[in-house]
Amino acid sequence: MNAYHPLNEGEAIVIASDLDGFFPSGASLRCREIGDGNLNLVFHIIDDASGKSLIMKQALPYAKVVGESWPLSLDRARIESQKLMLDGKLVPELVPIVHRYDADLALTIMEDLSDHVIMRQGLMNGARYPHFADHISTYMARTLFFTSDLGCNQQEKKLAVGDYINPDLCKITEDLIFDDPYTVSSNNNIEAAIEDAAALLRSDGELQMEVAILRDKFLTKGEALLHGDLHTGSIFVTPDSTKVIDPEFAYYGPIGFDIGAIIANLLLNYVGQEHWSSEESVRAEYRGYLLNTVRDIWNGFQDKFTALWDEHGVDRLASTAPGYRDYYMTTLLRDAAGFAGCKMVRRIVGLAHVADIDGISDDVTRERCQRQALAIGTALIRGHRNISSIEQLIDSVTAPVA
Ligand code: SR1
Ligand code: MG
Repeated sequence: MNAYHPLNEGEAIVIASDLDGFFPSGASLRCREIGDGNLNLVFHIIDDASGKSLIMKQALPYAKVVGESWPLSLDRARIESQKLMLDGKLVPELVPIVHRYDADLALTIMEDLSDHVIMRQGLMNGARYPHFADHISTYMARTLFFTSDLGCNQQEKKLAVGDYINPDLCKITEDLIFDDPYTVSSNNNIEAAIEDAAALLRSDGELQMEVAILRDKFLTKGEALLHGDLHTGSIFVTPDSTKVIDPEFAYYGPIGFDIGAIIANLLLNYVGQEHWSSEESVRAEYRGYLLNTVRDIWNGFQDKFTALWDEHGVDRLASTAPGYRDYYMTTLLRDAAGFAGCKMVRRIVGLAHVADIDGISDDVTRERCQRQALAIGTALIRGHRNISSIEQLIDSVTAPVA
């Protein structure tokens, strides 16, 4: 048994060499710690001779982005590996293969996806992913349907909820997304240029009422097993392939939260295109591509989720009560719109920002983009309970001006 301690690169090589039959025996491995996220160590291990490689992700007992003053449970590594393995059954082509989980070291050894790029970076480079909407809508439809009360044994689901109790990571979301942006908090990270817009978030009671409704759903609506942090930094892509990683925030929550996360991050990139596409015509076209992707994701999700409901639905009344399905899907869309809004706002004024916006070097352009992201985010939050179609959601993106 290996007592928990943060590994160094040499120790990571020793563990990788012991992985039964993965690397040729006696292979001369090299390792680099490449973690650039907020929470974990990530080791990339390569055998140049065979060309084989893998990734080892180790949870740290605190939030790396803040430091040891913010302790975090190592149990999130168990939750992440468990969710990845479940996804491996439901959507095997859309997640990395898990080779091993070591509970003592809070370590997951998995497939190396270095032939893919992180989607956020790909979008900042202006790349297009023609299969992405199909892939991610399949990912969400299957993982969310089969873990919901519509698609699994309802008594087994109650027990499964216990396997994904994730208080520390849920608390991060509850604070960073559903509280800090609307109050004075030392967690917030607000550029001086937009302090006036941030102050409005803190004084707008009607907006806060809508956020409180969404916060309550996040706290109490255990609809399905979520990824919990499905932004474009948690997705590896090529033009043909999509792989969803990093489900350490997984817990049983509202389905719209995962859908809203991906929509929000596409919209943050949409806003940032003022910088990332230098020519007006290229920008307009790329923004059109991003909005079409949002539309295709929702439509694909709705088609696939309802097809699964037809074929595998377990809840008699939910399947037969007239109008219930339309009510359910409209509620999901509304939740997704509201959560998308909250997620846009938090990436502008909260602790953790995104490169789509923060990577804009020109101060004036960055400020304009931050204001536009806040305008779209707050419009989605305010309007979410009245949205009845994906076209309406898209209209509230194109309508507000900063
Ligand atoms: C303290 S962790 C900050 C953020 O990083 C993760 O990716 C989540 O989005 C979290 O809110
Ligand atoms: Mg992550």
